[in-house]
Amino acid sequence: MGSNFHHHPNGWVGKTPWWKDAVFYQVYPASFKDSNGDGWGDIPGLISKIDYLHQLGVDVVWLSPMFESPQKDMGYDISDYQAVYARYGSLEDVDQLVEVCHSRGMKLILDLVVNHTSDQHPWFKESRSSKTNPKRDWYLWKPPRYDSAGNRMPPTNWRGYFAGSTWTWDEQTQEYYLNLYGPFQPDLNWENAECRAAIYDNAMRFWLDRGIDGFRIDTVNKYSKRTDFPDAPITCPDALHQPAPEMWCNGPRIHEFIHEMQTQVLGPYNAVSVGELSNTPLPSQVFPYVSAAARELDMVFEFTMIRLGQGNMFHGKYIYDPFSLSSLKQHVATWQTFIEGTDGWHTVFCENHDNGRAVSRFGDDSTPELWEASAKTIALWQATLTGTLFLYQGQEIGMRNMPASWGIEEYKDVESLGFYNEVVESGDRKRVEATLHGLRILARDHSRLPFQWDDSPNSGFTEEGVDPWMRVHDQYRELNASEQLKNPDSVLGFYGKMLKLRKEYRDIFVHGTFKLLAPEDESLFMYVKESSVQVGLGSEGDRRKALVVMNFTNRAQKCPNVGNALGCRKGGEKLLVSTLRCEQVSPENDAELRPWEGRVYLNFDL
Ligand code: TEU
Repeated sequence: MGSNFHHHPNGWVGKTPWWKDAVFYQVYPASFKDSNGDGWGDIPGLISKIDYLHQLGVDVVWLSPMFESPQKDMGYDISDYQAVYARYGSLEDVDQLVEVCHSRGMKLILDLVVNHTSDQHPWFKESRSSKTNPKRDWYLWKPPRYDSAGNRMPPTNWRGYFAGSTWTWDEQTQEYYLNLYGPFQPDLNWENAECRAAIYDNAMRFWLDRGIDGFRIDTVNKYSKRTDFPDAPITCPDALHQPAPEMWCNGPRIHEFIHEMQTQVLGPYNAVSVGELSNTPLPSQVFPYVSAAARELDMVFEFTMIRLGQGNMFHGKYIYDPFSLSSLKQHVATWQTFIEGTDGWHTVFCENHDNGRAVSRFGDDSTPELWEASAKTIALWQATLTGTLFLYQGQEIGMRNMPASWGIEEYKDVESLGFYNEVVESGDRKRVEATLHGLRILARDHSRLPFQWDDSPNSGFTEEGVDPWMRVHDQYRELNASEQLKNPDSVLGFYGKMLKLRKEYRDIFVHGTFKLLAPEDESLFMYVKESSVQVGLGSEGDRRKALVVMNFTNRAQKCPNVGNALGCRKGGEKLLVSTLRCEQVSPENDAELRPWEGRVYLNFDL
């Protein structure tokens, strides 16, 4: 069988599944495009911009939660899986979005948030109404403990993701309920088979029957908790609650649950699945989720690279922890190679709604020249990596973190404010300053600023005179999609070019093997990609190869010997693309890489 044939989780053998070559694009509904002037993005606004995405080269839209919700965690607290949050639109709008995507050969996936519901969900209202309610066991309830002085205590000492305990006291039934995230996000009890069946029906089949093509699955490895609920070791002696992700990540029944979801729901609909797999830094832990034979998930997001710079997630996530280029390269190498020679698959991403902007975190946005060069090099980096490529809204135009001059009042995120308020209450001024510094680089808020469409007031996100739910970046007049659409040499133009090259050379960029060069070099990021397809009948040597060489510094660097790296005779290599404007690259200057310049060479001596 040729290398294009893969055993697919749904039991069929055929050409490579469509979702390996597809380019996915995450839309954060609140911040993409407001069509009715209420300051919130909405689905009709997204529909009005589908051709912009199609023209860029986007194949699949991933729409972050647009379901009915009190919006305490921006829709990741769902109170009705089968209704649309009014500010975003209606069920009919989603139906139209499905139609608009499918009519262009594009697909739509939704965000599946089923580790927890909102505390306003009818299921939870029933569950909390009494200890004997039939849905009591659909959530995780525990009696209190008492300390030696008789003070009531939560069942365990676990600390949640948004600061504070993972347990909330319910006065009416005199018990605690578990919430890994906010108190407004009670965890569903996946040990209860009736509850799981309701999730599959109410939150999944309802949408699959309306024609969506799959799901991004929120907190996909957290459904199986340690059911003995032990205390976590004391690793933060000064804290009341302790980090305890091992109590709920990759738990005893997680693979059983995900396999059940695949075989009972996703498979029968041939629905694509991409799981959000955090707190799982070892390939040996990740691979079981993405092996096709395991029939669990098609692929996952793994977070060790994107978490670079963050402190301990449960104690000082926003105390900035500087990192080296070599550590970034090592993470990329680990996750580019762990599926090689296996039936697994992976994802490529460097931005999402939970992280700061890539050009501000991994590039250099300190001057317009360095901003443009590093945004393009990030595009070249992402477009040449193996796996399914995910872009996040605004990444394609180089959107940046909010200005450092903005105050804490511009930060709206429940996690940002959870950590900030916790340090303010501690009275530790130095830690408050350090947390503000970290938030300016890492906060989830930076990716949630309104999309910068043009240089009209509110950057074309919403009407003039309307207050958008989050402030528009000060720089929108010079950084916006409209400006860049007119300029093929813009960041946007370069993303379009790279997405085309990725598809043209998919055997190298999407499906090829990865070999990191000079891992310890703290200035250059270089790797060789080798085609998954053997050309001709020759030996190993007959495979197309690409050398990706990127200067990750703001100073000129010497370009390595390309022929050696590609193993081809002198002069045999071909420059495929550079982040510099075409006229700026010539044989004379190809020995020196400009600040933040990236290049791709091919071995064309086959
Ligand atoms: O995030 C879950 C998750 O993995 C967290 O660790 C995440 O990185 C977040 O920053 C908290 O640290 C998902 C969603 O992506 C996030 O937006 C939601 O807030 C969260 O689940 C709860 O649904």
